[in-house]
Formats: sequence, structure tokens, C-alpha cells
Amino acid sequence: MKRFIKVAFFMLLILVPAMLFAQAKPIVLRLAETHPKGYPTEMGDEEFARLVNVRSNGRIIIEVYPGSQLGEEKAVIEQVQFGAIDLTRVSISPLASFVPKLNAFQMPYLYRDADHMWKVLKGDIGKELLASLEPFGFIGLGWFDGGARSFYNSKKAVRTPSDLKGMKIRVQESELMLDLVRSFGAVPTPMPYGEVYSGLQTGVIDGAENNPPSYYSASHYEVAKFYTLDEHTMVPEIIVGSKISLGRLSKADQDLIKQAAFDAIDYQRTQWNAYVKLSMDKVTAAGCTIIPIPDKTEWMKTVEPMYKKQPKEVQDLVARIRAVK
Ligand code: BDP
Repeated sequence: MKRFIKVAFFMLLILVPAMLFAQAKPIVLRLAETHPKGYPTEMGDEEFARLVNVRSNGRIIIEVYPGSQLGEEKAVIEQVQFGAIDLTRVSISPLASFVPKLNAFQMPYLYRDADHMWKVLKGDIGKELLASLEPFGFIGLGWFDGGARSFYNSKKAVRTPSDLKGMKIRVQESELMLDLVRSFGAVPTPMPYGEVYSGLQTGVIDGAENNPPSYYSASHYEVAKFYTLDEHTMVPEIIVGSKISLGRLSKADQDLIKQAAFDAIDYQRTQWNAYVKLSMDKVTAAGCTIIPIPDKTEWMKTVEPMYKKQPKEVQDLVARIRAVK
């Protein structure tokens, strides 16, 4: 009898932790991020990961890979589509090559201001768009702030649209952005984000366009000193999951992940606004020439014809976005 108790006791000692361990083995998901640690989208990713971890009691772990460790955006999007990367935070510009109707959200001078954009993104239109990504292989989770994008260059102070004529301007891998730069009479050069600094430095391109946090954080301001605040687009950032890999999770876990991404938005926006201010302070202190454009009428007129060229699904969405008050 004594022997039996001893054996049973030892079995328990081995089996109980083994069972606990088997139960506790977490689901690990990898999230690809272009920007380095401490950049506001990366901080938003971390907040999203934290919420998922807390709400799943540690069952689901999201590992954030910043600084393009998993590749540049276009390649990452492809890998998310076929399930090799589970999640990513990207600009909607390159994603629109895979999901064309997303172009509606990055049309030039579309939103009246940031509040308008956020009403759209957090409201019915934004939710509908996130939900409509599945047939393309993505699960739309949430939006982050990407502010307004403006032109910068290494050559001269650009004050009017015609000053851009003939300049070689880097764009994201996006047809719409190529068209936008062409509207200004400039020569668009698509290029991954990670190559822009050396492109500017070596003169392969004369300029690029981005929001203040990217202009500052990627050190583009060191090699392109003229920053014209024309604010031609407000391009939302998006968090998407792979339909293949998230599709393996239970519906409840998918919902938990979706809700966490949505709940990380406000935190990311606070970080974003602080970083915009910091970036502008830093580039001004570094001696960059900042050119404000208080009256953007001429800029708006130049890109207006782009609207008529869009397919019907984009034009319809644009009309709905404009109607949001
Ligand atoms: C930044 C976006 C990043 C893009 C980058 C770009 O946050 O996702 O990759 O622009 O221009 O503003 O490629």
C-alpha cells in the first residue's frame, strides 16, 4: 500500500506540471513593423500586443518585430497574405495594390482634418472596410494615425506645385502615389522606405514625401533640408492579420484580437501627436527650411482630376467619406 501511495505521488509530481505546461503553451504570433522601437506606430503595436496578452491571460503572445526585420512593406504584405507572417502594421498605400478600394482612404486633400478622418475610420465606413479585407487574404483589425504627408527635397525651397516640375520624387509602391506625383509634373520613383535615405544622399532621387515623424525618425531631414508643408495626403496606417494564420484561431480569440487592435488606437494617437511635435522641433533645430502652405487652393486644384479617374467603387466611397460630418 505504502508503495502504491509513493508511486501515485510521484506520478502526480510528473503529470500535473506536464498537464499545466501543455495547457499553458501560448499561441505566438509575429507582427512585422517598418519603424524602429519607440516610433509611435511601434508603440501602438506594443500596446495592442499588451492588451491581447492581458485579455487572453497570457495565452496569446504577439511578438513585435520592428525596424523592417521581417522585410520591407510590400514583401511583408505578400507574406501575410500567404500566412508566413501573422500580423503587420503597414501604411494603406502599399496595401492598396492588393485591395484597390483602399485607395479611397488616401485620396489627396480628402479629409477636412484629423477629426474628420477619425470619424470615418472609427465609424461605419472604417469598420466596413476592415471587414471587407477577407477575400483578399487579410483580416482587418484596426487603424493607426499616420498624420499628413508633405514633400521634402535636397535641392530648393518648393513653394508652389510648379516648383516640383521635373524633380525625381520617391513614392511608396502605390499606383495612386505615382499618379499624384505625376500630377505635379514631377517624376515618381517607387522605392522601399529603407532605401530612401541613401537615395537622397547619392542623388538617385531629389526628394520624397512623408509625415514629420518619418522625415525625422528615418533621418531624411539630414539629406533633404527643404520641407514644404503642403499636406497632400492623410494616409491611415492599418493593422492586418493573415487570414490563413488567424483563421486557425477560435472565433472568440479572433474577436479578442480585433477588439484589442481597436482599443490600442487612442493610445497610439496620443503618442503620434507628441511625436509630430517632437519631430518638428528637432528638424527646425537642425536648421531645415520649413515652408508652411497656409493656402492650399492651388495644390488642391492640381490633383483634383485624379478623382475622376478612380473606379466607381472608389468614387462611391469618396462620396460617403465626404458626407461624414
Ligand atoms: C510611413 C509609414 C510607413 C511607410 C512609409 C513609406 O508609416 O508604413 O512605409 O511611410 O513612405 O509614414 O514607405
